[in-house]
Amino acid sequence: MSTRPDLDALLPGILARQPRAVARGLSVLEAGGEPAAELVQRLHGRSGRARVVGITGPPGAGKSTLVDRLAQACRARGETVGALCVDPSSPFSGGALLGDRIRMQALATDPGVFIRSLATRGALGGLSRSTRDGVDLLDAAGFDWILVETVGVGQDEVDVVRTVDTVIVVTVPGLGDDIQAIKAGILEIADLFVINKADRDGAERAVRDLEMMLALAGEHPAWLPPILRTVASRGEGIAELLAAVLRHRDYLESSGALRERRLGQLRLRVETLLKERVLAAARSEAGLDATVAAGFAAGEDPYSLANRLFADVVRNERNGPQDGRREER
Ligand SMILES: Nc1nc2c(ncn2[C@@H]2O[C@H](COP(=O)(O)OP(=O)(O)O)[C@@H](O)[C@H]2O)c(=O)[nH]1
Ligand SMILES: [Mg+2]
Repeated sequence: MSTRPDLDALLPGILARQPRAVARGLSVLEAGGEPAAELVQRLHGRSGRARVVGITGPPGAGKSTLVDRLAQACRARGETVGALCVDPSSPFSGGALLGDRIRMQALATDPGVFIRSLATRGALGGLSRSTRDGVDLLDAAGFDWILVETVGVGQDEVDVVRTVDTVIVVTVPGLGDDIQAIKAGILEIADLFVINKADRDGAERAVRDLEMMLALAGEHPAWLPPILRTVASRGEGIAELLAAVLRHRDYLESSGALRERRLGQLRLRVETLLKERVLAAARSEAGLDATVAAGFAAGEDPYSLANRLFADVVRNERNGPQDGRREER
């Protein structure tokens, strides 16, 4: 087991937005367990100020390019930007693209920008937990904007998207059927649509397809998600996109929707932690594997097994040593 990180030493550096401390803090969060929990707890009072924007869409749609351009546009307003990238094709988790390397150089020398890829973890809810915790950290570090890039596939990534304030769903022309395939769950929570690569044929068609889908999905009473066109590689449409993000922010604040959204985010995070914790306790203390194996042999049904394991977990929590909570893995 690695040595316990010295949070007392780390905290001032994070709050001073020192890149090395921020990077180290994010590693603590990725590793999970008690140190991650303690770090989030200690940062908590400092976060809640940043504008948190999610950029989601299929691989190759231009999300990273958009993140770069948005970061530049925010910098031009004199604001700082932290970005978390959950894309498995991102530079640090393998499959580095030439475009990604160029982007790193372009923004690497700017202390007002911090970009980091998060490794995917196998644990249930691990990715959404560490990403959302990472947003807290960047927020507490004082970044004005936090951009979160995800492919938006799988429940864990959808959960990531559910814990940002403004959701940008990116697609490209010519994906026809893929547009249909945008997960219903993502469609519902999109605040803005971007047709990127509008330099290609079929941008008009893509806009129409989206408009039709939105019409089918029913009217959004207070906020109708706009559909914007961008050519991220050339920086076209970025000013309009940032303006739309700011409009959405104004809507969130003036309508009270921001408060409601943040309440929902907190609920989702608590639920994720609870699931992780109950499952971990069932595995380690209630002997999930052995119980399931015995139940399998005896032909027991899943409900009875889950009921018994849950009852065991609850009983252990009541009677057992109160620090019975284990480090994950
Ligand atoms: N033609 C065109 N190419 C683009 C545009 N935006 C991004 N690209 C290119 O598309 C590729 C994938 O972009 P990237 O940002 O890595 O996509 P991601 O996988 O969604 O993050 C890169 O080669 C970009 O240079 C655009 O608007 N038009
Ligand atoms: Mg990317």
